[in-house]
Amino acid sequence: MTNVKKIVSVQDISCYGQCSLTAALPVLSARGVETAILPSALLSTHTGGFHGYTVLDLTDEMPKIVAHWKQEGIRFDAIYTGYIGDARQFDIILRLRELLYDGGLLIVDPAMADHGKLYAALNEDIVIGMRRLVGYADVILPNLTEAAFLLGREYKESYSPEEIEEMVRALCAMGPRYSILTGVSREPNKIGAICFDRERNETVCYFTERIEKSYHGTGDLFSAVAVADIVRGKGMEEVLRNACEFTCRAIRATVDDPAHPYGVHFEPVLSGEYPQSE
Ligand code: PXL
Repeated sequence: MTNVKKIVSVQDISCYGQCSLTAALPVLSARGVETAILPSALLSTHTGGFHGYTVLDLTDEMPKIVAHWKQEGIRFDAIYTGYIGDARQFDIILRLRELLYDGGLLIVDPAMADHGKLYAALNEDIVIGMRRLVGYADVILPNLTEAAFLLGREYKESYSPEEIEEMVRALCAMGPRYSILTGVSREPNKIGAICFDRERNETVCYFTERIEKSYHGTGDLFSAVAVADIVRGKGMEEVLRNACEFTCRAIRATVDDPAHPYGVHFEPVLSGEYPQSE
């Protein structure tokens, strides 16, 4: 008997643009995790760099889907949340925890901001709701901007190693056992992630080369790799290494393609075609 983990991911479907569910699902499947979806919204594209995108809010549909699952006796090993477009959805997610097996995890990627700013379609209500959700989470995966919003602090262009260490500890003080902070740096040509484990009072980190280009969807890909490894019981050192390496390779596979500014070529990394040899 195989022991396939089964999770549910709550994020939007951006029909075009390689982020949220269209990026997370193939990664989770390839890493051996069965993933149900509770879509939070349906957009024509993601909201970064496209104009005139369409949005269909799915808040009203979500409780009906959850009620049916409950009736069917469906249970999950983890809930993995990403981009949430409407603050009413936080209560729905908190109630969804009833469908977790004992010991099941709530993993929150507070995908709401980058480069010091909230994403175009979001407002302060999302930040307030995300803070509340983080209070119930086992693991969170913010980038530096999201961490600043969660902590109610001013975002800074650069942070010292001591400030980063203090930040992951402060994030864990909000509730989660593990805070994985992404996009952190200790040397100019390196970038990576740091994880603080509140129970063990221990920090691990991992860094790769820094590529001076920023793409949408990279946080979603990082989280999907990390979530798959976490639910499969890997240690945080391995989780960080796999998620950082995957994300870095996908960015590297994209930088020479000027026709592809909206997301990253993660597919050849997933299929093993890129990089050809290392
Ligand atoms: O990748 C994060 C993300 C997810 N979903 C939507 C977005 C973004 C980032 O801009 O716009 C709709």
